[in-house]
Amino acid sequence: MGPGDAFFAALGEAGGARGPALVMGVLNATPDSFSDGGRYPDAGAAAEAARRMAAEGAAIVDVGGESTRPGAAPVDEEAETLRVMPVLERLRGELPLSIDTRRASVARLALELGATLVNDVSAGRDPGMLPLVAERGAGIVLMHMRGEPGTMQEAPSYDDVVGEVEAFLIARAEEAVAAGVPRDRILVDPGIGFGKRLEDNVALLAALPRLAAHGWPVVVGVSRKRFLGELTGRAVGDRRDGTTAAVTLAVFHGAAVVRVHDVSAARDAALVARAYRRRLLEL
Ligand code: PMM
Repeated sequence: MGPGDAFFAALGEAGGARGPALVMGVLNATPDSFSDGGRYPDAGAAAEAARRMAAEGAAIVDVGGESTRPGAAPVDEEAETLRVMPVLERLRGELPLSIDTRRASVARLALELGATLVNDVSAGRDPGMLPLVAERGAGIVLMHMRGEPGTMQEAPSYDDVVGEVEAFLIARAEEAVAAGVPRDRILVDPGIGFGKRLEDNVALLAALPRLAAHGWPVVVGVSRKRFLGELTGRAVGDRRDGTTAAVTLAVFHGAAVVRVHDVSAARDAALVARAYRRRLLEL
């Protein structure tokens, strides 16, 4: 059993209402991600950071070479590949790895280098993505995003954000099943901050019990995001407490996986929140 299998075994429990919640550590190998871009001088330092996250309790580390922050310019395939490959090569076989990419070509290389999960913020828009994940028996995170990172925050609006995101995620999960992705390796994510206003983000977080009720493990990414700045008035480097509060609530309301930069705080928050949740479900 490789490190990736250990992640899916843990996910089997986490997807259940009473199981643990898992922490996905964020490793952005990008010069321009909104909160940790440019943090690692080279692939060796990035790999060290990933090992630290695993030691702090991350069940998986998500390596990304394309910034998807609002307004980000697209990165070309070669640059994205050159950013993530040396990091994955160093970590191969050591810990469970996820590749944060919208490109099937980058995902293919990453899966060859030992990643077992594809975190696709476009939920498989690249026509090669779902067949690739199926062929490799890998897992996929299907995230909701309105539009493209470059323009998604230009006046987003919804009639019914929860209904729209819920319908989209179910349809994409069914599409992944139809393409042959193993059912127990499909995760969904409401895409906090991806083409959403403050009220949309809060509505989606409050609707987590409804989103989780479909049975697909729900991933939630709130870490250091703008909506926390809007709620607390804090700059991006000072949102750790807000993140911990949001992680606690997300796990309490049914998130199976939380994607964060600060693994240690999220691990503790997730353990506390899941204990409350288990007790509540017994009442
Ligand atoms: N957020 C970001 C990037 N990738 N993936 C998933 N599944 N969910 C998210 O919420 C998400 C993501 C943007 O944050 P970053 O620039 O700190 O990685």
